[in-house]
Amino acid sequence: MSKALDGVKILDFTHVQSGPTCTQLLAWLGADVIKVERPGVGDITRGQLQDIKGVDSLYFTMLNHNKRSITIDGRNPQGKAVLEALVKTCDVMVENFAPGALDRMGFSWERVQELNPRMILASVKGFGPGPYEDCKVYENVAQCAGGAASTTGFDDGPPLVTGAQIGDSGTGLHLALGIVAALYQRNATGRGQKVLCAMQDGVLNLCRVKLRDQQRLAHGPLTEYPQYPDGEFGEAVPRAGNASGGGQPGWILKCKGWETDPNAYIYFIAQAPVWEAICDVIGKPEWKTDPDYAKPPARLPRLKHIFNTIEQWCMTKTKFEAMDILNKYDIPCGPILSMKELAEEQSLRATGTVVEVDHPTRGKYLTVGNPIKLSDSISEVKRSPLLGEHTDEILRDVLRLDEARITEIKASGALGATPTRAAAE
Ligand code: CAO
Repeated sequence: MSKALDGVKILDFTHVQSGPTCTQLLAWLGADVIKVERPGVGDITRGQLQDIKGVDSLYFTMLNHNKRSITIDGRNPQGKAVLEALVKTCDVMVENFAPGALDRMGFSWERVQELNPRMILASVKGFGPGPYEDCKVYENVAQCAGGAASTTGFDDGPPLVTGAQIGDSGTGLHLALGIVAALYQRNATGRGQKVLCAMQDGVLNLCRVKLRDQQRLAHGPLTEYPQYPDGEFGEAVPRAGNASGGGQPGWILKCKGWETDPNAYIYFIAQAPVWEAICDVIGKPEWKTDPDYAKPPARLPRLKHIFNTIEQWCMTKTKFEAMDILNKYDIPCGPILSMKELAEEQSLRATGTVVEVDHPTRGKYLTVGNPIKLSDSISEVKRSPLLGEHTDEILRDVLRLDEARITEIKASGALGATPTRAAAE
């Protein structure tokens, strides 16, 4: 079966998380992703958070499926020549080096265009042009600088980062969309272009509703926030705890077993159209006609009491029992699922969202497959490459170099001269 991005060749200079998530998605969509790594060392994540000594970490394997790995020392003249040949033959170059590193490697945008005017050069940086453009950035820095941390957590606590990697994986997603759009535009113009996604911008885009609320603040308190009606609103959007970001009030409520199970909770949305059903289910039929509860505006100043009352009902059911009952009445709700529960969830296995992969040195492990499902471009999850596993294959089949030339490049040390990680340690 064909794939959406069949024929697209990607020169992948990415490392750590943000860039690799982007190129992994493109690989799942069918692109041939050639990951360039430093000889002996490779992507730093191969050795980070290692659970099995000497084996590529899950950090690496779960971000680099379906790619090929070639080791090249970009500082070696022969290595540079190989990189230039790859630039000439690929469609897209993706990188997430610290600002300036690609230029220092000799691949300024001008040089890339000289080598290949059809090249799309896609970059993740921490910040766009501005006061912080030269800064190195990791996930949590982006969450803090993009507005997520200041709006996450409880009002009486410090700013909080979230476990969802909205800075890294979120920006990788944005970048993948930019690349696909640039490829589409190139069909009409014949020209490549630069695609830039700053992590701060990506996080802010995902925090769009909070900038909405910042502007609503000028017109009075945010009545769906837990600070209303008793708390104070300052000049900036406060942390809203578990309140819903939309027009329907919601909160996380305890379910049966919460005393011992940290995930025995349910997210409950008191959606207006099903208010009467909620009242019946929780045993408060009188709220259907009581003027203090019957209409949404009357409920807003009483949300804490309402959710406390609903919680009393939820605490008599497990989160799954509550789900079954509430769904019968179309009451929007969701169980708080642990990673253990998600890993074991058979429906996610059936759709390929959770996949078991076999790896030659690690054995079997679980990963998250492609969350984007195309009906005519089915993703197969293939294990991540070992360091430099495809070096010879790429020189031979992609660059069409003959054995004499390959031997010459190898002799120069371009494919393996730098110290190994073990030696470096
Ligand atoms: N051959 C030779 N040199 C190579 C090479 C190769 N194949 N691959 C990388 N290098 C060199 C680069 O040229 C660079 O050298 P110089 O800085 O001396 O020019 C160096 O290796 C490493 O680049 P780096 O500065 O990007 O790496 P770092 O570990 O110091 O920083 C990070 C990591 C993530 C903070 C930084 O890359 C960054 O800010 N990236 C942009 C934002 C981003 O993507 N952050 C998310 C990371 S995931 O949490």
